[in-house]
Amino acid sequence: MTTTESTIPAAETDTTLEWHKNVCILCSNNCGVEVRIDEREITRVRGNKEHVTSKGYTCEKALRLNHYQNAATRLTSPLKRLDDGSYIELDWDTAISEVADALLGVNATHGEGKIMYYGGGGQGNHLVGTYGAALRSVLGITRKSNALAQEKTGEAWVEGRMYGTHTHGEFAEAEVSIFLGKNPWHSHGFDETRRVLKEIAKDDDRSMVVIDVRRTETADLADYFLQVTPGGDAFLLAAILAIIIEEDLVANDWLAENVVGTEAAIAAFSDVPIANHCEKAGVSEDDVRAAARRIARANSVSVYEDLGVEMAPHSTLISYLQRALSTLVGSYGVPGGMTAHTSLVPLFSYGATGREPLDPVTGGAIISGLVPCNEIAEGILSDHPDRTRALFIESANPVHSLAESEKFRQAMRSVDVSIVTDVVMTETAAEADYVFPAASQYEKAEMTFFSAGFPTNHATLRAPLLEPLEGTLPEAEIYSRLAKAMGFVTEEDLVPLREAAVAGYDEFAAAYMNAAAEKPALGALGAVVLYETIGATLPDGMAMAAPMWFSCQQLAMRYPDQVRAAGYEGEGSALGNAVFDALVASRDGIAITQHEHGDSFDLLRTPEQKINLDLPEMFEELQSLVNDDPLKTDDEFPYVLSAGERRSFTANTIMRDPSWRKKDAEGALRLSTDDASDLGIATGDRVRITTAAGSAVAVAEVNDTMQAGHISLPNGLGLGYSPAGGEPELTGVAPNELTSAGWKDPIAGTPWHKHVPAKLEAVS
Ligand SMILES: Nc1nc2c(c(=O)[nH]1)N[C@H]1C(S)=C(S)[C@@H](COP(=O)(O)OP(=O)(O)OC[C@H]3O[C@@H](n4cnc5c(=O)[nH]c(N)nc54)[C@H](O)[C@@H]3O)O[C@H]1N2
Ligand SMILES: Nc1nc2c(c(=O)[nH]1)N[C@H]1C(S)=C(S)[C@@H](COP(=O)(O)OP(=O)(O)OC[C@H]3O[C@@H](n4cnc5c(=O)[nH]c(N)nc54)[C@H](O)[C@@H]3O)O[C@H]1N2
Ligand code: SF4
Ligand SMILES: [Mo]
Repeated sequence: MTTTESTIPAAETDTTLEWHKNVCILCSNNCGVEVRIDEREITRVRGNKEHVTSKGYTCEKALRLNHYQNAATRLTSPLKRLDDGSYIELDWDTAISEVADALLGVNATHGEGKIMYYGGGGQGNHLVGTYGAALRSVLGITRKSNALAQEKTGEAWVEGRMYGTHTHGEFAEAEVSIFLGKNPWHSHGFDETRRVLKEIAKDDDRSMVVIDVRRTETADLADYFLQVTPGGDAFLLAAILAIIIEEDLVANDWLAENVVGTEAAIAAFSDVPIANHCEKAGVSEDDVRAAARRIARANSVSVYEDLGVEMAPHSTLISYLQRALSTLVGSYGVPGGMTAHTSLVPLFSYGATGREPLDPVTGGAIISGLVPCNEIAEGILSDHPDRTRALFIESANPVHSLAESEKFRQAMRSVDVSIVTDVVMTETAAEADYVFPAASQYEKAEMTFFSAGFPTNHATLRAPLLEPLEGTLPEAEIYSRLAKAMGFVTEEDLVPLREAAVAGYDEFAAAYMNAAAEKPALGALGAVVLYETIGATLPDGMAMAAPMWFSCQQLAMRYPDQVRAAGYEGEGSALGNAVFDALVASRDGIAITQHEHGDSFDLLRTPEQKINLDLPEMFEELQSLVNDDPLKTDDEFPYVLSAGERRSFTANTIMRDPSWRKKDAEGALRLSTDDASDLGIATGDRVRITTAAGSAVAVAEVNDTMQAGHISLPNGLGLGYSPAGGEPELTGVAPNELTSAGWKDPIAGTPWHKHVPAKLEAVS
């Protein structure tokens, strides 16, 4: 019997009962989800059991994704700022042509290299960054930055020197997992995080070491919880290293074969005054020795450092010391240990040599090609002739997320022109000369390049769930229109390339090579040309994914054996095409490479393909600890404020609607029981918090997980939101109204947001 429409029961035609696959975009885990949609509302969300990495896992936040998709402040028209600070709507053609002229004008007036590109993707959208790269390359934009330059550049500087590449732990397998200034229970960071943490806690043969200033939810599951004094991590790690040398727990034979610079490192660590450093770190020497022995005894050790140390004093040194630790105990390239991994597209470069170029305006080291975030505003506000004259900001909210918000606001007002692309009106968009409204991440194809899986690495390309909201465009289309308006590409250039793409990938590759040889801008435009050509051959809504064809080719060229081991067939370009076709077809994610642990050393990019422990700058800083104190407080500002803690309902600034939070509505200031009683404060009271940079009033939460002298505010609060239009209302404290741009690591320039000296007063 042929089924006609009328014979299908009503329930089956009800689109609200269909589940659509995508991922959660609230943190880098990008757990696979299935959603139901009614009209344009995401009405239900559940974990996707078929998803390659998350296997059905989600946390509580994914359920509330509709607050992102349907934020009341979604942008629906390009905007232009008038002199009085108000905005008018522009049609797309006018907006594109004015911005194209403005950018070309900056190059013409000041010479190339004075435009800065900031951002390029958040927790869920990295395809947009491939298009940003196209714009940079045709406009000669060399100055760029993004959030990585306020957290991961110190780590990259160390990893570049030690491994020449990025490394990651295997926490699901590790005998000992170390979480250093990292609270994975809330911040996640590896697949099925809470499941893995609970498994480790249950398993008598495996151990968890947590080094944190607060007794976190993760610390509650730990076998060894070292509650360090704020800023004490360098002292603590130095002591652990000295202990494993003193007690002869070092993996000597393995080191001789796999590591260079061991002698210099051992000499430096042997000098560390163990008892003195344990005392400064605030942890008993017995506890430190017990943890050191457990780590050294393990067959595999994986370490995850995060913001608790990356945004605190001695951050770059700590990045080195914790890697020296996993190296000295021989835990690289073994199952459950640290290892390098493949990337479909590297997040950024790990080629640091210690001789990084210096920013001509501020003098800060440009690590991995990124201007240190803390120095961007300073450079713009200087009178240096080479200062940045224009800002192109995409998928980032630096006025809110970078140190000293007021300074960044002033910087945006002082450049010749600033452009922001976002889905909502943000603190940053509210300072821009032009605002482009982007289609949301559920209205276009998107993916991320966070994946660091080993031995198997994965990638998930998402298909749109909805048509772009009226008035918005996917970034690929915005860039394509800009490139055309600036005259870098014409329809005539594209027609033959589109025809070649229809004929096949190889035909396209040959035609594109020839076209780029004749007109180099076409080569420079990379992603835009692929979007316009290969993009047109992809299934509906997937055109924005076209640049991944090139990335899949590169992956197959670099790792042909590992790509084949992951299940793809073919040689040369056919192999890359096979990965790309699989990526486009799958909503559950795919394996892209399959390694063996023996490959870990082949993935190193150091000259001898060995790990390098000899970083003289680090030995110098290590020695200087003897004359240093962990706490950077003084009589005026006696507390250490962690400005920006991850909690159960924080997600950077992705969620603006305060009603998405099921608890901690205002983002409380947490303080210890002792400090609360000294100040006469109870939970729910108002407290004034003051730092060198500013002052704010927050609601207090007396919390027995906090140590005396340490206070914390959540990240991502203090956002403006106006459900009914009108002036946006603020909820909670914006942490960077309290931070200073000059408070930063001397090597990487990364901020010390977790260690802001502060004072507290009860508000009556
Ligand atoms: N829920 C949620 N998850 C997120 C995010 C989010 O906004 N919300 N953001 C994502 C992003 S972008 C990132 S980078 C990660 C960050 O993830 P994490 O780094 O884990 O997050 P934080 O809470 O900022 O800091 C971690 C810990 O550092 C501790 N800490 C503070 N000072 C010190 C110190 O001096 N020494 C030590 N050892 N510890 C200290 C804090 O007590 C805290 O437990 O989270 C990601 N995941
Ligand atoms: N004091 C303090 N400051 C901090 C931190 C801290 O712990 N303390 N944490 C820092 C860290 S680790 C990070 S990673 C940064 C994060 O800060 P940012 O790098 O500024 O990123 P997000 O807050 O994630 O903002 C992402 C922006 O992208 C927009 N967006 C979402 N989807 C799309 C899309 O499809 N297209 C476009 N064009 N835009 C989109 C969102 O609306 C939002 O405005 O904050 C940092 N700032
Ligand atoms: S916020 Fe939760 S559900 Fe979303 S990606 Fe992160 S861990 Fe997964
Ligand atoms: Mo981050």
